[in-house]
Amino acid sequence: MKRFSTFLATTMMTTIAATAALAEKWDMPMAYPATNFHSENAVAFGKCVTDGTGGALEIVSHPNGSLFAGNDIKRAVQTGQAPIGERLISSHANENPLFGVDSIPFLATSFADSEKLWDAAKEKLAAALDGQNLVYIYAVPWPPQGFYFKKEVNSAADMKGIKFRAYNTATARIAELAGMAPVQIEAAELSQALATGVVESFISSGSTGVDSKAWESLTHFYDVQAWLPRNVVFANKDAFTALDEATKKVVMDCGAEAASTGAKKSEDLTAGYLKTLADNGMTVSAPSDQLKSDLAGFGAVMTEEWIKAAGEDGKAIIDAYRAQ
Ligand code: PCA
Repeated sequence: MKRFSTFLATTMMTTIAATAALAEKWDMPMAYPATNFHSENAVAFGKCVTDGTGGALEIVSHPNGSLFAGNDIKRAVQTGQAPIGERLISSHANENPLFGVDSIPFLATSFADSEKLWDAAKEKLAAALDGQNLVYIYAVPWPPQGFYFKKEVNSAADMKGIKFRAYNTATARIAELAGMAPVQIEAAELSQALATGVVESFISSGSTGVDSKAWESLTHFYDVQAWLPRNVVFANKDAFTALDEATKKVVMDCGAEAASTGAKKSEDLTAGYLKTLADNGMTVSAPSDQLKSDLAGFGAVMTEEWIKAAGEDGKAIIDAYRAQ
């Protein structure tokens, strides 16, 4: 009897140890607040993976730059400091112009066009990420980008000399073309930068304007719909490769689900964000004809610059997009 119970205890302990060894936890750094729809969508993605693998792979998200600051997330995942993460991919366009394909002014300005552009670009982007030891899992667009100011702005001339928060090379280039002074600032620091006067304007979605309570410092939002940039979720290639086939499939299936529910959420929330800006006292309007044509001029210059920088791959993406 004694021998039997020892056997039983040993077997049980082995089983527990085996389960513990199988269960893996992936910490997922993210840059935006927990209440942002991207972050909520990632929580649902994590739950989908945890449920789909019966708890064998648990994904735990860490929003608001709490684990790694926004600008450090991609490198952290490349080097294996984090197994998975989410990042605004265009903020890495300085590494590879393809990462900025979603931030070419006025190329794809609606949700439908943004989807088409992404379809045309996705394979090449995934290959570029693969070359950096990353596995593409899913991407979700932000709502269309508009300008926030603390005065009425009706033309590019009205922008001269303004201190402008930039989040990627395209936003910095617009600032330059308009004679503004760009400063690179993470969304997590935007409220404070506005409150202290480090910057006095920016381009972003209604979503980030609401997250940052832009109305506490600024007065005007111009709904110019310049582009819809994307957050991309990627995994470290070594960590992903080490998963068994069934687990890989769960991660990819949950990613596909997160891409479509995230895009729908982004679109559904767009009008409400602009209403929240207005409800809090901001003047929300379409750009004047002059501002529109000044910005279209910048857009033409920047489209040409991007195609030149992105070479054959870039041209192939734009051609495929325009042919749809
Ligand atoms: N919000 C992000 C990127 C685009 C957007 O709408 C930000 O401002 O950082």
